[in-house]
Amino acid sequence: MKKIHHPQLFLATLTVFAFLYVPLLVLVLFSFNRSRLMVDWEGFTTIWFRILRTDTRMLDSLANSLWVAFWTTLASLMIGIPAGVGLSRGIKRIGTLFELLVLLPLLVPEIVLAVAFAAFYGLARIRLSFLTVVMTHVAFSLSYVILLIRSRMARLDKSLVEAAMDLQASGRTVFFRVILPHLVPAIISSALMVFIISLDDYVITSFVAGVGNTTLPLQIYSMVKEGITPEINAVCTVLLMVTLMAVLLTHFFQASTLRLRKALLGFCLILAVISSPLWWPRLSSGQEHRQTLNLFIWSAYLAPDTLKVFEQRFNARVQFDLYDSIEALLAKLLAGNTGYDVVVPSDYAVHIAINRGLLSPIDKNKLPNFEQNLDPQFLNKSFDPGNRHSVPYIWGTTGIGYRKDFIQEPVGSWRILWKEKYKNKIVMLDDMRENFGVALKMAGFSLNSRDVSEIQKAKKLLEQQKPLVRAYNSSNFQEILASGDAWLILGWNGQILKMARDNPNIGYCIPQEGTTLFIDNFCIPADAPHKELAHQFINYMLEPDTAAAIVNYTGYAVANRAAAPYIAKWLINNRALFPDSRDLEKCETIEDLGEVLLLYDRYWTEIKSK
Ligand code: N2P
Repeated sequence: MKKIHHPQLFLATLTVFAFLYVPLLVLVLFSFNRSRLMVDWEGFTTIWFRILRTDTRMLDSLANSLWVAFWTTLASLMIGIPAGVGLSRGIKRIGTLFELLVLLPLLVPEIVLAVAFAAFYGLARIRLSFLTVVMTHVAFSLSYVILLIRSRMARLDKSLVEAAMDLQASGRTVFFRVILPHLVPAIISSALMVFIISLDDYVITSFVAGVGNTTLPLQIYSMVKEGITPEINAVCTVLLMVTLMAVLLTHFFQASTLRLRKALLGFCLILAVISSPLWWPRLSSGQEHRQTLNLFIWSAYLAPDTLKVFEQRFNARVQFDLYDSIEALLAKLLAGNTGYDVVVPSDYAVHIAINRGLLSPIDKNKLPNFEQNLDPQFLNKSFDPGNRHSVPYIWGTTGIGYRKDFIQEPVGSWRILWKEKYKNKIVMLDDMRENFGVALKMAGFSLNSRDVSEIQKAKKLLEQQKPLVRAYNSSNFQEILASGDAWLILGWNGQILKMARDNPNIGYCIPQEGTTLFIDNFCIPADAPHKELAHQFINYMLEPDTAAAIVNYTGYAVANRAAAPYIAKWLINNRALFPDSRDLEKCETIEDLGEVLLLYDRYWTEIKSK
């Protein structure tokens, strides 16, 4: 045959491959970059992989992911193989219906499945756990197994089965000696596929994972919220290698004429080798005897050593998950059965949670630091009179973070967030009450307005503003500001202050019309499994040096007066962190508005969906 030489075709192919693989190459490359930032190359290092090896959270989540993927694969094969074989010899008339039913889970949007499963477990009162993750993964993986097995069955030479039966083989023997060996390639491919799909799933897992079942994708995502670091690249590189190895090995197994047993053995072996560094130090260290504290907390609310020190001092383990919105916290709390021991709701959310009976009373006798260290001005607030269910932790304000190098006019009023010329340079919190708060304050009303016409006015304002808004973001708004992608952001003071420390072009302002003052509190859910340890943890968090270290690192203020002497000077004298009385006079705390919230909710949905 004559060879065709087409430089254009060659170029097209090259482009396709570049498109597919250059991003991956960049990722791998930057996992060896000495610089913390993704933007420049500062030389080769393997430090991020070494950090990874000691990062217990990352290793724990990797172990979780591998176990989930392992059991999912095993269960999917056990159910999927017979189902695939059965369906391939299916009853003709209802065959198409079954076919559709098998296909459907592949076509239904992932988010729909996620919500459906979460709702199902909620209704059936099944506690979210490792098991629910595996069950759900099996549910959406089965289709792949069945489809692959079925199409392989279609290529089975029927005369082989007939011959075996002629030779008096029983049904069992036919299955194990004729059908199963024929299926080996399909079994291996589907095992691999299910393994990888399960390993990589984020959306569904985030809905059905219980506390302590953080898988690697969930872990990576929560780390990304605090900025992409080379450590994340390093873990992605490892994941990439694992995937690659698995693919190569499958090819290898399929090419040789290995039998099912050998293939499965090989599969287990790979898994054992990959995961050995994970379980083997764990088995010897005896960590499993330690009690675990399950913590659900706002992102950016802890210093790097906060939990490590607690773990050492109290011989406990802390498992924690992060959230960026009250809604995320309330959704978990309201569903119940969360398994968390300590949560950190804001003022009005404490009130909501108390009213629904979701919180356990706080035993002050177990918190000697409560009386001793806390600042009385944050105690006995209307959301929890007498602090029967809550202990104040961090407080702060919501305000405008801005770039002094891009904004030439004075920043003093909320109105600046409505200026046409800053279109696409404005980022707002992804938070209903904070957005309505801004609009209500700007219009001269209380941010706790229950007046329908006032709320409607605020809604109008937010609708007018929306075309100017680049994004609604509650997790890393400070980075968007630092990168210059936004010049004006509605944000919480601590995260902005922390950025301002390294970037003198970042400013923070409490607008003259007034703003939100928030108090976020430690609470113990009514069904917390480790209440004793929860009290110990809260008391530890109230210690002056623990609290001060948190302030110095996060940029947020604590409701702890005993911590004051240990707080860094640049923070103590910072008005953005400790507003003066004139600023504070203009502030309001968000309240639980009961029924009226439904109206806010409806309007917010309308605003966001337009
Ligand atoms: C920290 C968010 C501050 C919460 N990421 C405001 N209540």
